[in-house]
Amino acid sequence: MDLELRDQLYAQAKEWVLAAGKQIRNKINDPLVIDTKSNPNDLVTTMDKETEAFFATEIKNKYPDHFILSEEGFGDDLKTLDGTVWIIDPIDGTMNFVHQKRNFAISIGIYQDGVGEIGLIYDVMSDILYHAKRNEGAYKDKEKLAPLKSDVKLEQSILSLNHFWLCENRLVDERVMQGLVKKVRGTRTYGSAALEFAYVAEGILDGYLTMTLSPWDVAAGMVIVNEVGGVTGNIDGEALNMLKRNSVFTCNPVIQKDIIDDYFVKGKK
Ligand code: 2AM
Ligand code: CA
Repeated sequence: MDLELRDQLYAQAKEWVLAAGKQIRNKINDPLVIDTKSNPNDLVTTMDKETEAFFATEIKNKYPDHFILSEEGFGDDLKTLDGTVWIIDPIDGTMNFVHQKRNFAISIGIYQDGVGEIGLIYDVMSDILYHAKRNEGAYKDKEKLAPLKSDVKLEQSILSLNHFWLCENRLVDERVMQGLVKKVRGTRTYGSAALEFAYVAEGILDGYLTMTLSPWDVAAGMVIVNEVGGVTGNIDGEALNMLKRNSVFTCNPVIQKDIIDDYFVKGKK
């Protein structure tokens, strides 16, 4: 992607993300209409839909030849990632948004022919923007994020996990997960994949592992984590398919192979 065009897209995307976040903060105590999607705990609200509609309208108006891949149905039905594609989750961590009114994010990745060029993750209530352009480093607001440490040991690492390993098609045996949880120093669950990617990039988590995520949950985070030397794949260490749901493991590369070899590859035998 032409770098001048990329800078323009980045500035425009940032302006829209900050505006959408401000709108959400202004309406945070308004009554919500809450629906469920794939299961009774998979939530969507009027705010998710309004926010996505805002992005879709602005993008289609200003960049009619760009495509949108997004969670709540205002995007395009894409079969490929050819061209410029905005991959959008208007509210990542909807359950947190509904129950806690914090710990949720707007997540936008801009991809060119399948390559992540721009990532923006906006922690709306904390007013913190994690952002990156490919090959230009990752930032938390104005602070440049340091490369991930190369001396991390699995025994001293903190992993973010959620309970989906108990329910999602039994991709892993729960005894394998017990072994992994015992091995690491600690686990955390934040409930927003985008924020969990941002924390991996910040180096305050060593990895985030979950059994099922959609492209809009990971698109921005992958760009940001990549810029500090982190790696993202599925639990077999393979590249993600950005048009489908995947198991996801994003982490410091120092622990990726240990975990995959010792827990997932062996665990499935
Ligand atoms: P969401 O809030 O945009 O739905 C929760 O651990 C994380 O997993 C959130 O980022 C959430 O995104 C995501 N997630 C993906 N699929 C989900 C599902 N079927 N139900 C609930 N959360 C899901
Ligand atoms: Ca969402």
